[in-house]
Amino acid sequence: MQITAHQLANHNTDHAAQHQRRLDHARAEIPQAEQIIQRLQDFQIAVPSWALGTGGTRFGRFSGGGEPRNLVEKMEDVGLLHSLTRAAGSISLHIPWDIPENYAAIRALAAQLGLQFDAVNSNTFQDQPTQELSYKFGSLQHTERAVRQQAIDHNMEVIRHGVALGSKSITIWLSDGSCFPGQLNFRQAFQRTLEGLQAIYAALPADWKMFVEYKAFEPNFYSMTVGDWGQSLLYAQKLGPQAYTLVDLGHHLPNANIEQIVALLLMEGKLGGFHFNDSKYGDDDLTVGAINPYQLFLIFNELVEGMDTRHMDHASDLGWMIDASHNVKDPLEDLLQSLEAIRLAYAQALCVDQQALDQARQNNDVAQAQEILQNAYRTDVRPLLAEARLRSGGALQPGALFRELKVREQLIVERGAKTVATGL
Ligand code: PSV
Ligand code: MN
Repeated sequence: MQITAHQLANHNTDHAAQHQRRLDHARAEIPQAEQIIQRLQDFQIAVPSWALGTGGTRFGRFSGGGEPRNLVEKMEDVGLLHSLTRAAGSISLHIPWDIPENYAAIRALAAQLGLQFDAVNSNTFQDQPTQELSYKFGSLQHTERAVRQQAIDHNMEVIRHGVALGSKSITIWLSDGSCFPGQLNFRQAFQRTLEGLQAIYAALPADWKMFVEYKAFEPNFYSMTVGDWGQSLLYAQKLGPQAYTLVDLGHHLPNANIEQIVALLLMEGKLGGFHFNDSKYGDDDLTVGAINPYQLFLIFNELVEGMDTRHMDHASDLGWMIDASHNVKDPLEDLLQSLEAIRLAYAQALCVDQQALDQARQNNDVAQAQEILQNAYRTDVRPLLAEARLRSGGALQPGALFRELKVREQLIVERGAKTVATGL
């Protein structure tokens, strides 16, 4: 299914008057409105190929119907998100869940849908049916050289797929670690993992980045070999200039100050990118902004200030990716909500008067510093997001149009009610 220009134009005409009223009001309130709209038009977020189907928990999986059955259909789903929002211009593939069989055809489809290929992701956290050796006790950290080599070879294969599609980065998340005290020698596990990462790093094309993703716990519950930003940063520093830390918002221990982590990684030039999601308890993989939108805003505030200090390009110098799982909502609606939440936080952060904040800090005026941040957070930037979409050819109200056009119902007709997408 595709959304036509005619359908978009009809929808936008229906909502034009209301939008104009809201936009006029926002423009009157926000001095930098025009600049924010332009930045929003440039700001694209990658959708993970593994989040287009209904996710499961270890207790079960409840398919929602019309799920994409293969990579082509997953790309078509991202194409739908992109035509509604003009903000989801890339897809991040997980190998071997989404092995591209015909590169030319996949590249042609991406071009037709206006999509690029973001980071490719390796998977050494599951055993595949055709796989020789098991990752039960880890992959790059494994005590046996042959298992480590298998994991290295897999990552190299992932890079080859990425090169063929035009990706420029690989994200490596290792589930390696231990479940019980005594199981692992931490130093040796670190060293073996480092050696493996070095072998993969050596195979990186010169214009590629390697993102080392950390996670505090799960599936290992005593130690994780890349368990926090300190460990990830250690690996990235030892690997070299093409290696960076990737921050998945759900991968911290409760109440971690993620915005401070982000600020310091940026300062060191070692922040690579994000996996956006939200959580209340752990790695819940909930819709971005569903639980703690203020934290997301504070993260973006550090990002905007930190990137500007380093003269970085907001749109292209970091990897912006969603990593979520949709157990009860329609995955496409959930992703529309996530895209909106990320862009809201970004636009609100662009509203922060950084000079005034700097002055307040200089004067130790704590109340004023808080006021400046909260004023920006409480600014209604939704009309600016809508205007950015309108100018880029998207829908004024993507979620409403998704329902008006009965997209899910049509996908069920096309694909069937019992399809199951690859992924977790
Ligand atoms: C691990 O929890 C993770 O965040 C990694 O990014 C994986 O690639 C992804 O989730 C798998 O769903
Ligand atoms: Mn992740």
